[in-house]
Amino acid sequence: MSSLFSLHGKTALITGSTRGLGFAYAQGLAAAGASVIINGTQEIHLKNALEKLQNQGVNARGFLLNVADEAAVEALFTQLDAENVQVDIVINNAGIQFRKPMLELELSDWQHVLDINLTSAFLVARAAARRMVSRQSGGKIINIGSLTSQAARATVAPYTAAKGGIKLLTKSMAAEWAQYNIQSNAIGPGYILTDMNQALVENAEFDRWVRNSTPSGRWGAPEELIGTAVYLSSQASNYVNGQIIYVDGGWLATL
Ligand code: GCO
Repeated sequence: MSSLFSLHGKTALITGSTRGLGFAYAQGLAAAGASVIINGTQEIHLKNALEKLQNQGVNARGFLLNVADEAAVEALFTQLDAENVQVDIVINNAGIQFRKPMLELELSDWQHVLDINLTSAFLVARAAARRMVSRQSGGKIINIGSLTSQAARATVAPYTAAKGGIKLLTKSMAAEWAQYNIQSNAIGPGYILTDMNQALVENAEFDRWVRNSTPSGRWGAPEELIGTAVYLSSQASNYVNGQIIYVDGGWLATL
């Protein structure tokens, strides 16, 4: 039974993983036995995250790149190819938030969020899947959605559109890649205590809304996402494809 969730011998690439949920996924998959490749766009955060992981005895390495940049993504995978590093698991976690009413939104703001939160998932998954197919190894693609993959709230339209896209992109990946023994699924975190949400936590009205809207009556913690990430990264989910699992304290289960 213990091998069902083991990631020993596997290498996982987690995008946007120097802090918050991405870093929690990296720690969790490493604890399950995976070697991890983390990513960020700020050198100091990447350095700090790598040090933490390596001090925990994790086989970790890091790459500084914008995963919405096709050339940078292809260069990363070309380097990994040259080093015979096989990416078995991808967690497409990179994402930004941009809170502004649509009437005031600039196209550049919209495009930037869609690039980081949706297009990057396509670029990284495509690069990984091409190699999984050519080496006939199969693999795991896990895209990170949101409650906004299912329902909207005002002032976060580009994020919501991107996360809705993540849900259906995941199903598209399942439709095309299941035949190659690649399982593509998504995780939909609820309101989780992360740096990205700090301003919301500190807003008493918003904090009250989250606690009253979540049957669990509280915000989630990043480590509460790890079990689902390990499950979807492991052989325990080999017959699960195209699904999104909401880890939301019950939010979407209730009116
Ligand atoms: C917001 C939040 C949300 C959460 C999460 C909820 O501004 O409403 O940032 O987007 O981060 O996505 O599932």
